[in-house]
Amino acid sequence: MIVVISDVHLAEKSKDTKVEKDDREFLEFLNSVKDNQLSEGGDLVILGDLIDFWRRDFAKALMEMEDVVSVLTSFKDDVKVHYVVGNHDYYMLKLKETLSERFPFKNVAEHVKLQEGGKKFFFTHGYQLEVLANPYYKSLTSYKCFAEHLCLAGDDTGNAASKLWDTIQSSKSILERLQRVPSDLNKAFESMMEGPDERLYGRHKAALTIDNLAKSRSRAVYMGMEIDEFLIFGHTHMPFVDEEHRVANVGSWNKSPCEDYKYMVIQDGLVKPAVWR
Ligand SMILES: [Mn+2]
Repeated sequence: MIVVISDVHLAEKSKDTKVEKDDREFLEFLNSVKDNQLSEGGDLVILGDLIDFWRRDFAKALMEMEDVVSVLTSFKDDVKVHYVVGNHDYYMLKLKETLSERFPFKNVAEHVKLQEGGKKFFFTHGYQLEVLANPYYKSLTSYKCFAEHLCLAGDDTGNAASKLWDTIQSSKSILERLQRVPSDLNKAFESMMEGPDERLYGRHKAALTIDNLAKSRSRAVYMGMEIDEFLIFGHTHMPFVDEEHRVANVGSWNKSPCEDYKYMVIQDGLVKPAVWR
């Protein structure tokens, strides 16, 4: 059995009572998965944006998620915990590289491939699809670079996109990796920093394009997937299952526009959306 959870966005402690409750529920959910669904072994896929490092001090953010880390690392050996990075916790990839074998999550990656019930599944967060859906700029390299720097920006909420871009621009090694630079840099990067509601459901309506990209058979080319794989993603916070196009979105942990605690179970090759409580 595979249990998938996406876009929990663990929040800063005592920021507000709603997010505090969400985080508490998530801890109870993890313990329940450990004692029930995965008590006989299986896979737990964290599908990105478990924690939000953007414009927060990542060291403090990691300390605040100590309860979640301790549950995630307490699963028995027959449960594999896969950490697929999202845009908000992209820096986990770098932490894993730095600590290598000592890192608590054995598998940290941009995507994970698993088989269940004789079917093949491809798990990825989905920011890659948003980059493709952006009408102005489609460089995944620059987006990932931006996401990594936002994870490192610290607590400085005044760290505007333009300031961040100055930092990126002064790094020759980063610039050499970019193939093309957008004509209006500030606008391009400011649009990436908008909240999900504006980015995905605002004037560009990126969410619709993202879903269409996810359903297209051409995704084999732009996602690096095999043609017979079932795509599981998150990021838009909008859950759906489309058996015909072999694609599903997990939704989010009560984060807008979701209004409850969504997760997903894959059993005997069947993708089943689920709600905690
Ligand atoms: Mn995301």
